Amino acid sequence: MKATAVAHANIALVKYWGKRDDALLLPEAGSLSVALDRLSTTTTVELGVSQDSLRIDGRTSAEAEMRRARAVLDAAGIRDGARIESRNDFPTAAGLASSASGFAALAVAACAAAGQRRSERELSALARLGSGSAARSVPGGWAVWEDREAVQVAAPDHLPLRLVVAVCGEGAKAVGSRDGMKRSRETSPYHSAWIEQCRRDLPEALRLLRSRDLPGLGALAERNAMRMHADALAADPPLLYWQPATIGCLRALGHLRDRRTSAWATIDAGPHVVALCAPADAPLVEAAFRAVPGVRETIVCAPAGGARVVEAGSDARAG
Ligand code: 2P0
Repeated sequence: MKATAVAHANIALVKYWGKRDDALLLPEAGSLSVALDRLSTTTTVELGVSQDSLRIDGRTSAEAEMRRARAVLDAAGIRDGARIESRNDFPTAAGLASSASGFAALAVAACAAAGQRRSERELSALARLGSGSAARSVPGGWAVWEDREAVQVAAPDHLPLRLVVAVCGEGAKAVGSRDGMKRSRETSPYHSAWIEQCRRDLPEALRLLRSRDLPGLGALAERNAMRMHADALAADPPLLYWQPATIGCLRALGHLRDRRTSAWATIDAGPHVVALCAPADAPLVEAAFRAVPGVRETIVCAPAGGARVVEAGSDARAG
């Protein structure tokens, strides 16, 4: 009645920013992501305890987080009390996205603890009920999420790539993704244009991925991220997720490109910048980010695989 699973965070190149169903966490448009090897969550679920509990990095988490975890367990038909222990192996607690890896690891560990044999698609749909982007961390690799579940469309090594993360701030952001995307949908005059753009970007991104066109894919990802932030900035009240270091990193990538090193930026609902580049260019990109005032840390990632059970059985111990 106990199992441990590991899942990786993911970064979207065509982003999810808007729900067509707030309760079921269904997206207005499809998204494309790649999983990040150095950002992972390890979660142990023990069933059959008297009361639900959730600890993340040793701290009891907020009621709202437990409710989201319970939604995943209920959807899996797990009525038993669950003791959930989750650990992020992120090098820093700087507000890097952990809900995607967290809920993917939870869905996989909980079903394994309950002795359920489920397909990757079913596990992805369950993880989605915790956090939309978690659907993409279940299959991992290059993943597309359009409706109930995400699927892997290319293996991690399909395209040689590094993702250089610049940590540009710390602490929880003022407005979380869930409220931010709702506010954008309800108040931004650009929101419908943003969604239409994503519907054009996804097939184009898949074509560029299939042909292993990194410059094309990188440029598309950068445009897509800028347009998501334009939508967020146009909300009322406006959503400004960037810090001065965020702009410093964008400028640094511009200077690198002037000197013919190719790297493209993407930014989630937060201040951190993630650069996409060829493996050989990663050291230069990392050095450029480190020179930007306000950048606290850099993490160089490669594409990773999907969520997996690492220990299961009645006497499994936390990994
Ligand atoms: C993404 N983000 O595609 C986009 C880009 C943030 C910016 O998915 O409400 O935590 O739990 O479904 O998945 C973050 O949103 O939101 C996110 P919910 P989630 O990665």
